[in-house]
Amino acid sequence: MSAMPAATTSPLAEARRRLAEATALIFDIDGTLAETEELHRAAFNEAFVQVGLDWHWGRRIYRDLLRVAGGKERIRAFDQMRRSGPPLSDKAIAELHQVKTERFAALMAAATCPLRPGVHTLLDAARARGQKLAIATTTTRINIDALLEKTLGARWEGLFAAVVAADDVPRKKPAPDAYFEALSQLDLPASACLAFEDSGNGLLSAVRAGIPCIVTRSRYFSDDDFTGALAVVDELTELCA
Ligand code: XBP
Ligand code: MG
Repeated sequence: MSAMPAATTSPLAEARRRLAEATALIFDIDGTLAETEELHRAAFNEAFVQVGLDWHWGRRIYRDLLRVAGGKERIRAFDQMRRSGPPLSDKAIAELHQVKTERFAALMAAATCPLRPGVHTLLDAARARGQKLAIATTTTRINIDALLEKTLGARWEGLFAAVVAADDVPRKKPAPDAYFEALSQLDLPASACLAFEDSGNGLLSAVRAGIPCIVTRSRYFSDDDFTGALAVVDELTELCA
């Protein structure tokens, strides 16, 4: 008698099963909940003009710079690549980044930057199932307010059981710090949670914290290495079907 072939589950089916069973869903912000990076890039460029630097980040260089998580770290990385002039001090970088953060809030207030397809449905379905929601991001806290106040309303924070932003942890992604902090605030083990990311750095951060992770491809990171992801989708609508 010939053996029956083992039943295989597709990554998408497995992702949907985990999505239905997770106790908490933890979301990255930039690229995952919304395509924000063009606004970040514009904010950096406006800040450079405002402080009198003759820097400009086009899309190609920004793609490379995005491998460095965090705006201050990205400014420092670019500064170190330059061949001329003394390096910017930590204070100068902090001041420049403060200007960038103000410009980002102003740009976000004026822009149309919706949540990505499927995000509203996913959040609503999770709440209907009684699942907890959380955020683990390496963006600045004010940037989360700027996006979520516009898209989820002034009381967005009440929807989330934990919100971890850049300056809440010592190390940014791909270190697992943001996810460890989210787990601690949720008081849940990694295995009870499911993470959503758009970048290789974000995926590494979640996986290093032991959290299974679904990747949604975004504009700047679509070619990253997503080995280790539970599933990779183009839009989160694929999970809602
Ligand atoms: C987000 C980032 C952020 C933003 C800029 O990464 O790297 O640095 O690009 O934000 P992730 P700040 O989506 O993996 O969390 O300038 O506020 O740092
Ligand atoms: Mg991201």
